[in-house]
Amino acid sequence: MLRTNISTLIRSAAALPAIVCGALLTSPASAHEYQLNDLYIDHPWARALPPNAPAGAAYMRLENRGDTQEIMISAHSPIAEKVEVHENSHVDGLMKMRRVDQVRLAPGVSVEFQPGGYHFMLFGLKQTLVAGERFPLTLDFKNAGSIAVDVMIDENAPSASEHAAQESMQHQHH
Ligand SMILES: [Cu+2]
Repeated sequence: MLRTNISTLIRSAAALPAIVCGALLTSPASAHEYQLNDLYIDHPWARALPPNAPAGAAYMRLENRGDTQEIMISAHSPIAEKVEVHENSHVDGLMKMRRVDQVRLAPGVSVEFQPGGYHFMLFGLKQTLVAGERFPLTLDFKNAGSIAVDVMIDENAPSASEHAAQESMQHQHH
């Protein structure tokens, strides 16, 4: 009897990170999805950084569920001097990072901001990105206007790395 209880405990401890993230996404009290008209912004997060790090990066998923194109034109945050959208891409086998002026969201399209791809670059950080804390980030869209989201700071992002794993699996089918 005791043995059963212990193995159940170990199992639930191992499953905890996934459960915590799922609870955050589905529970109305702590929902971490934002909506602005037909735009949905899912699970904004940033990686925790040591004190005095000059720049950080934020990630999320943007989805346009409407039937007209939307364009994200800028982003800003009180914790950073400047926020830019960057895109990482492989060019001749090298990982390069370039600035993107606008992010186009065609109808029905979802754009994933994640390590190795699109990200919000936060320059001139005014505070340390501490795991477990949050900071505000405002996104400006051409038609829908602006929305402020809370970016969760985490050591790593279980949900985003799962998305990345799914993507790389899909890429192998091409
Ligand atoms: Cu960057």
